Amino acid sequence: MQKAKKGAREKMAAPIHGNMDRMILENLPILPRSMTFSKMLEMDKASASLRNKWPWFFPPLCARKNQATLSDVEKARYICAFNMINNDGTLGHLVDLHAGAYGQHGNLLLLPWHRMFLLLFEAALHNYHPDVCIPYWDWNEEQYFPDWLAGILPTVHTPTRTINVIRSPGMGSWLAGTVSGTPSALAQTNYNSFSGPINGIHGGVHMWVGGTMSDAGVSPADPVFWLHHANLDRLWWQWYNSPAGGHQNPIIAGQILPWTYTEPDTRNIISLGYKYV
Ligand SMILES: [Cu+2]
Repeated sequence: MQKAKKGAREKMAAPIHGNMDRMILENLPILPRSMTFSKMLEMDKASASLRNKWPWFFPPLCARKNQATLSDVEKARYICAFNMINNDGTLGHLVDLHAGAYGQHGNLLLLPWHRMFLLLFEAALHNYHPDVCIPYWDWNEEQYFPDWLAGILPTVHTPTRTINVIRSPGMGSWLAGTVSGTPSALAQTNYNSFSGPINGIHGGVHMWVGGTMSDAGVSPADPVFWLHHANLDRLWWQWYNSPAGGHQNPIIAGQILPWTYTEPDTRNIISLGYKYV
């Protein structure tokens, strides 16, 4: 009984994960990267049985944690990996990619597009530290700017520009008002009526942080961009799995540009290799 159950789970998980790894790498052609030996084996179909044989050898799901609960070491790792991918040019590429007009804001595409965008960023962080996962900033609970990032104001060189990150967070009461519609968004029973208010809250938090974050042409240069979007992504996953969300997906045809991903690729965060804890 125990044995059969275990076998079934592995059979389900392995191929999905393998395909997604391949897709992530295919969609990262411009970014410098390295690959761990376990990742290499994981991607090789002929080595699939090794995953079952030596599960301890393969990395577990990336656990994205609440930023307020991170240890000093975890905070330092995020900042360090962020600085490394800034120095190697990856972050600049991602900023320019985000500035491209892919219609990923103010509509149904917001959540799926940024889910994949965060995944590329996280994969880049893993080149420097395999234990770093994107923390999330739960602005319904922490209605102030995450203090450990307050002094982190990087200069980011994109292929075309130099960005000096600035910000000017507002009062807590302003942020509280901005995000107060979250419970009612989570209570919506179809994707469009969930996505609408979430788009508004998304933009409101960008404006509240201010400076670089208030301009979609440069916002991913601010390290808090990723924590903000991880929280939106987490709320989406929470809604999707709730009775109100009922596992509904947005209706988006074709490729999610500029990538080869399609909407079904964006549905399951476990298949994508991460979870929220
Ligand atoms: Cu964006």
